[in-house]
Amino acid sequence: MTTTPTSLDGERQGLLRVIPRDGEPEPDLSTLGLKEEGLRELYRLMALVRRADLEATALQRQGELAVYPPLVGQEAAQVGSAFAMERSDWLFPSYRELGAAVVRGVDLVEYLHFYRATWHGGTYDGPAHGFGYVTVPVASQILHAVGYAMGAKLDGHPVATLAYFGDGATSEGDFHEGCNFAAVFRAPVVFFCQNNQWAISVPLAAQTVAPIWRKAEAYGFPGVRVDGNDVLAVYVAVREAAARAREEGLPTLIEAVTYRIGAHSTADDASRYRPDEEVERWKALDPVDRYQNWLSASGHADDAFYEQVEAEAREFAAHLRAGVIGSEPRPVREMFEWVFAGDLPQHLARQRDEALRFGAPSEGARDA
Ligand SMILES: Cc1ncc(C[n+]2csc(CCOP(=O)(O)OP(=O)(O)O)c2C)c(N)n1
Ligand SMILES: [Mg+2]
Repeated sequence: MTTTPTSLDGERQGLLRVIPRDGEPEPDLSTLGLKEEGLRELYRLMALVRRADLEATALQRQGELAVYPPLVGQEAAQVGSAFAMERSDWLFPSYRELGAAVVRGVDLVEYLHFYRATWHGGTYDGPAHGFGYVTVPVASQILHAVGYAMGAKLDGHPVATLAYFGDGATSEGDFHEGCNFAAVFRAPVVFFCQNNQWAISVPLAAQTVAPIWRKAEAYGFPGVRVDGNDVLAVYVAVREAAARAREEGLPTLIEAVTYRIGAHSTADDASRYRPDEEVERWKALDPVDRYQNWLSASGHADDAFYEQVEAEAREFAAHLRAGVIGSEPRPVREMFEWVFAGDLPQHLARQRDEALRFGAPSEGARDA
């Protein structure tokens, strides 16, 4: 494991890296806490995520999704972090975490209901996967992660939560409030910032002067800066942070330095505000290629493995495509069914009856 000085923020601050560069020593697998199968599984997941993400973007272009925010370039940050958490932990995504959803076994057709504009948040079973719902209000999911962690602690459950958010989210009050509460109440939270350098058209330099990871100091817990395009480094940083959270009630702020290769969303034209050279520079640091190159060079995977993963990824994407195209809008009545365990309050029951009378053409109610 190497901590290399970097001048990305104008200071000589450490950036945690694990995948060795030419001539650097190989990492010790026992220190990483990964076996050979784990190394290959990380690649398999990143390859599935890459393919599914490209498929979702294509589906939007073909009119099957209303909008989609691509994650291309952020596969290592998302897969490494989600893979490092225990199955009993909870992850709270924003809107760009399709990659983390794949790791948690969330069905992507159910996930993409949100982007097909047929269900708010997605139709998957959050508790079954320990995965919160797609959340667009920037930074709001940080509060959900902190609240859940505080509740779990009060209940005596030894779980940690991880909040996904972007560089732009660190300018929100919700971020500050979440960090402060977590510190004061010793909530077992990992604050995982994917610093992809842009918040729509706002570059990092216009977002914050202080490096993101250093903001942790103000709240009184550790801050870590990690190469977000190095899946092993992300895995190590998150695993350590989650253990600290569970065992000591100590939150950690992780800044994963990465890049948004695509546009903010399919509704955005990034070429209007972002130089092509910058994008090209980061494409050369592609996290999937970089990991594959190392896996091959170090003898952890061979061509037969990559062919098998490629075939699986093709099938994964085809299943996703067929499922999305074949998915219908959800019945309007469900809007009223998934919040209350018991009877609906009267005013909501009235609204449901009205909605079914007037607003549910798919249920044949419009002409009633
Ligand atoms: C509270 C709030 N304000 C503004 C927006 C509009 N908006 C959507 S995404 C975004 C940028 C967020 O950037 P960042 O946190 O860096 O995440 P990224 O999109 O890069 O993953 C903004 C301003 C919103 N969704 N919610
Ligand atoms: Mg961003």
